[in-house]
Amino acid sequence: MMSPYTFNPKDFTIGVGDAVRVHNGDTITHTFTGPSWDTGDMGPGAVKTLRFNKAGTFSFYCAPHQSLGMTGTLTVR
Ligand SMILES: [Cu+2]
Repeated sequence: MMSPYTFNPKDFTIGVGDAVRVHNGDTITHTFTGPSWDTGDMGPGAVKTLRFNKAGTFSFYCAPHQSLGMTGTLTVR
């Protein structure tokens, strides 16, 4: 979930092979971008699903708003 300049939750854990459903609930465009993935621009109301098959801890961010602190951490285990 994206809300004004923040991911909610911004730090979360999933299992290997799980999918993450990303929903932009904000009124402006965001991205969900990590070291090995990038949703690209997601407009208001957009939904994308990404599956994670590799264990690790990955920092992610929103490309336009990284400098505003729109970041988080995904743990896959
Ligand atoms: Cu953003």
